[in-house]
Amino acid sequence: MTRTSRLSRSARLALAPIFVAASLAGAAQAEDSSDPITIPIHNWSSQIVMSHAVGQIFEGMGNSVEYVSTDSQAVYEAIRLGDAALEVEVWEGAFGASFDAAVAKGGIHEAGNHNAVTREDWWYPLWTKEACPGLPDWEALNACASAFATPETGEKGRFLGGPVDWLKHDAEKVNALSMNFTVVNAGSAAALWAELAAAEKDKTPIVLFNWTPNFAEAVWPGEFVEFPKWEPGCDTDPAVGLHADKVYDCGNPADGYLKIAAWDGMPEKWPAAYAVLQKISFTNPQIAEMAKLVDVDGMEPEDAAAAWLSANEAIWKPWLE
Ligand code: TMO
Repeated sequence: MTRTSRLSRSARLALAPIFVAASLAGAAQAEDSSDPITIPIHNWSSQIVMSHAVGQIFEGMGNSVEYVSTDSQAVYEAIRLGDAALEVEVWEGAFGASFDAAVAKGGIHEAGNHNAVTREDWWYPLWTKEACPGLPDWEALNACASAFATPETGEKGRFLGGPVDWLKHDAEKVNALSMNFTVVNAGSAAALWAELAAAEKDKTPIVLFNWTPNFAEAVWPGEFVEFPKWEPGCDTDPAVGLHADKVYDCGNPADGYLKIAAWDGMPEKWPAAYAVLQKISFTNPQIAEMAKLVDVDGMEPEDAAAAWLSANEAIWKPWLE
């Protein structure tokens, strides 16, 4: 309505019915804005491929899309403020707290929920059990800590964590559970897989951060470490969890959600794209396949997204109806 504000009051009154009619017609047709839909990209493959798949679906509807590399925690604040339109992978374990905090401030909401169960936690390939037969129990792991020692960690075992922005609070967990481990964060997801592949050569015991759905489960059979069970509040309330005076004295959720988040302004600005976004729902095998196309097959994420879409039209075409 900024255009009408420059008109005189009488002109505005004369034009008012026309503007009302025009905006009603616009609403009925649900025309999307021609501004690009900003889709944030992070640092693990399924999220990047899925973002491109969703973006390519929007482009097929006539929308323009831009991809912006964004910190995976700060993204919720960016969406809340309208600097990004949506997030295709809100993992409960890594991002539930940041998402909830942004929802509480306002401007962002849950737009969908994948038909997927997620888990993110300490994990080992099965050959590790030879050196530490009591696994997957966390206390058995702790008793075997020296089997995971590296020059970098001295006497202590090394836990190879993910990139720091995934904010897994592993050092807090080690501290809360008095574990004989030192957390070393990998600089990238690719560094995790490189270390795992190197350990596989001579079956060196290794415990590292991993998650499901992911391509890794098809390449390296393995198991998650069983920590004291996650309960909501374990990360904020000392009374919750194994010890009455510690936070993070528990594992991550073993059956976490995977949601889609959107900026509150999206339904009005891009109603058609938003209607599709609400229908989007991927499964564990579909998400693992998206990661595999990049991490195993070596495709570029945009090519992987295009390949996935063309091989799976029966899944996503109905979302456009
Ligand atoms: C956020 N992540 C799926 C890498 O754990």
